[in-house]
Amino acid sequence: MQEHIERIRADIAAGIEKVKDGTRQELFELKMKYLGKTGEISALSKGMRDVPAEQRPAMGKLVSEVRAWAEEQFDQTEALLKKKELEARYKSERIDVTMPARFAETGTLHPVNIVKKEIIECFEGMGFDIYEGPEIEKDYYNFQALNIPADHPARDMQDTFFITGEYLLRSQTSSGQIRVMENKKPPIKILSPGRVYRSDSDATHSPMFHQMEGLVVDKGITLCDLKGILDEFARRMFTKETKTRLRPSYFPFTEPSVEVDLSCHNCGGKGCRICKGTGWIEILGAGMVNRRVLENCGIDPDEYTGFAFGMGLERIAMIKYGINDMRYLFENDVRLLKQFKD
Ligand code: 2NM
Repeated sequence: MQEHIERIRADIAAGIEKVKDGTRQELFELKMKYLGKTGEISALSKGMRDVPAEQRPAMGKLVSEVRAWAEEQFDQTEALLKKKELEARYKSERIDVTMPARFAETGTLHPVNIVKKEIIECFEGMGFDIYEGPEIEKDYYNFQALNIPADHPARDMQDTFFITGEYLLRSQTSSGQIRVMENKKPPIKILSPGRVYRSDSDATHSPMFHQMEGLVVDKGITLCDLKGILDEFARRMFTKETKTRLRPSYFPFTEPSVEVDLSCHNCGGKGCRICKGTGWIEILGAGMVNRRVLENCGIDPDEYTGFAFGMGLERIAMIKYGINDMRYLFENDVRLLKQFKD
């Protein structure tokens, strides 16, 4: 029996050595083989009955020793495997908190939309409401009501996209402003941003571009009010030092009409590449609303006067960001678009 006990001890030691690289399930199965109800050590205890009485105390001692030793071995190995398992988990689930975070790429506003937003903020701060009219317009609102006569060059089929004889893609946002004047009694103080369409395409023209037109109609509105509003706009949009200059011009819908220049934000008026040496940059057209236009909208020109102005947003974006070809604004190359953040 003693030999048998020594063999069990050796078997357990060899089994444990093997299972040290195995799983806890394998260890458990090994433990059951010896210490389970029908295991070999349990069988030893049962076999005590057949041991002669005088040897029983010594044998009993040997059996309980090997049992205690085996239990100790299994407990230690269990602890070892548990530790190994945990270490493996720590290793596989390890988080490197010093690793740079993965940022979600966010888009940026298109430069035209940035300047649109900025201009709207300037004028909203001066009490203007925003009105966007339809892009598909009637000939009447786009031309006739604006005092653009039938033989005006802008009416030529080459310049305007006609849909039918009566409907067209608006060539200016002022068509929507006519609708406002038709429907609302002065005071009127609106800003109309939106897409406009002209059959034109080169480095400074695109068949679709964005305009922003302003209109103020009330009693006693003068050209001085226009100048004051534009001065304030120039200071808010560019710098505090920016000045405006009005030059005589012609539009069918305004009388008198002016071109408005801003002192160059780059050189401050000394003359540079951006202002082509003149110190001034042309940014918009404007004027006092032609009395014929007011009459067309049912507003009495002897009671009310108004001023209006219009600018191209692509042009403003080009001036502001120093872009020299309008086509860049329509290519949607992210390398260009990503450079502008509002
Ligand atoms: C411009 C230049 C001058 C303009 C006129 C009107 C309206 F509806 F009152 F007649 N809206 N915008 C206007 C005047 C637009 O753009 C260069």
